[in-house]
Formats: sequence, C-alpha cells, structure tokens
Amino acid sequence: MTDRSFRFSHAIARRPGADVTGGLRAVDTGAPDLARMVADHADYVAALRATGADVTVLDALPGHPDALFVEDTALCLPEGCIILRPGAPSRLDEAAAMAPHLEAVYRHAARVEAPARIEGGDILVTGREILVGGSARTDAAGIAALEAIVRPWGHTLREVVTPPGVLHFKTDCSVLDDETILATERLAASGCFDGYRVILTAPGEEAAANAVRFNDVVLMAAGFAATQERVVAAGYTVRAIGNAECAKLDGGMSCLSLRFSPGG
Ligand code: CIR
Repeated sequence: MTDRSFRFSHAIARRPGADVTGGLRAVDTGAPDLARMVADHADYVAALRATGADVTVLDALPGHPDALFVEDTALCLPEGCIILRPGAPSRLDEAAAMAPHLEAVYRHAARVEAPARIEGGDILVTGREILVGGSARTDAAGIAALEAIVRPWGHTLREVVTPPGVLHFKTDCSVLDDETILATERLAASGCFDGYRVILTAPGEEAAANAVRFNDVVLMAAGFAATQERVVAAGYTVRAIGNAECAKLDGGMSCLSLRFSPGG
C-alpha cells in the first residue's frame, strides 16, 4: 500500500472573513457566528500543523464569503496543480485568487477553462484513481476537462454519481488511506466504492462523512461520537474539530484546505 492519498508536506487554508455570514447555503439554519468559526478554523490549522506540515493561512478575501472553502478552487496532484472553475458564479474569482499561491510552488499549473465547471468538493483522490461526482456545481464539460489534464499525468479518472440533494460528492465520503473510504450508506449503496474497504457513518451521522486524512491524523467534525468510534476502532487517530458554524454554510473538514506535496 502507498500513502499518496494522505501523506502531504503542505496545506493552504484561508481565514474566514467578516462577510462569511453571506456564504452560500442550501437551507438557512441561521447566521454563522464569526468568532466561533475563527476559533474552530484556528484549531483546524493547528491540527494540520501538528503533523509537521508547512501550512499557509491566507487572509480573508473580502467580497467572497465562501473563500475559506479553498478546496473548491484547485486540485493538487504530485505532478502539478489544476486551477478549477467553480460552478457557483459567486465563487469563480476565488480560483483566480488561489492561482498565484499554487503557481509559486508548482512548475506545472493547468487550468480548467470556461465554460466547463468543476469544484474540488466533487473530486476524491484515492490511492488508485480519481473519482469525480457530477453535481449542481460540476458538469460533464468540467469532468472531461479534468480528465484531459490528468490522463497524461498517469491518472485514471472515474465518473461517479453524487446523491441527489447533496452539495458535493465528498460531502458524503472521504479517503482514510489508499484503500479505505469513510462514506454514508446512501453513497456506498451506489456501488461506487466496490473494491475498497468502506467504513460507514453511523445512522443519523451522515454529516460525519466529510473528514480529512492528513498525515497521521484524521480530522473529523466534532459531535459524531458513533462514527468517530468506528474510525478509531479501525485504527486511525482522530482529532475532532468544531464544525457547527461551517456546517451552516454546508462546509466540512475537507473544504477548509488544499493539501499537497509539490513536486510537479
Ligand atoms: C458553497 O456552497 O459553495 C459553500 N458554502 C460550501 C462549500 C463546501 N465545499 C466543500 O465541501 N468542498
């Protein structure tokens, strides 16, 4: 087994800004509390740094309330990075704002061009392939554009289906290691993870599916004890991070960082 899907030397995050209350959400469950979100974000960054990684925290991007969800702006692979083209029109400029930070550390920076649309939340990189879920944010042209970039780099891309009503494919799953996926039952039932070892979220804890394996730790949203217990029982070290405020904007653990080991 390799460890390409979770061993990273670097990460980039972006601080939440005062206008985060204007972030996109499917259902309004109240305004996020900025102070609490900032504290949780600091906790998240500290957990990444505690693994020894070099973590850059960018300043908030005024006028872009969703910009803390940096994962949707780019895909970072060992061979190079790809600047994506978010499907939410209000988030398009976030990708351009991220580009210089990645171009500074990668020699190969590719770009998904208009009119294709694809967000990082729909892309799961496992030890053997790249799974991409079509969604309201990621269209067929976006998936085709990504495939055309990553195929020459030696990657296999497989299109899968995001469950209806779910924001992103990765809202419902995460990589725990190169062979193991944490997933909701509704997503795993589609068969998209056949051939992988799958750990299911506990009943009623679907929101725990979006976690991040980063080096030797799994960052999980706090408050999902039964799922956390399953992950710990499988041998992983879990660090629970408060996510109540980001959850109001449909955000989870993976969306808060870009994780990479620049080489290409
Ligand atoms: C959005 O709707 O775009 C943001 N409020 C949440 C993005 C979450 N991104 C992710 O899980 N990769």
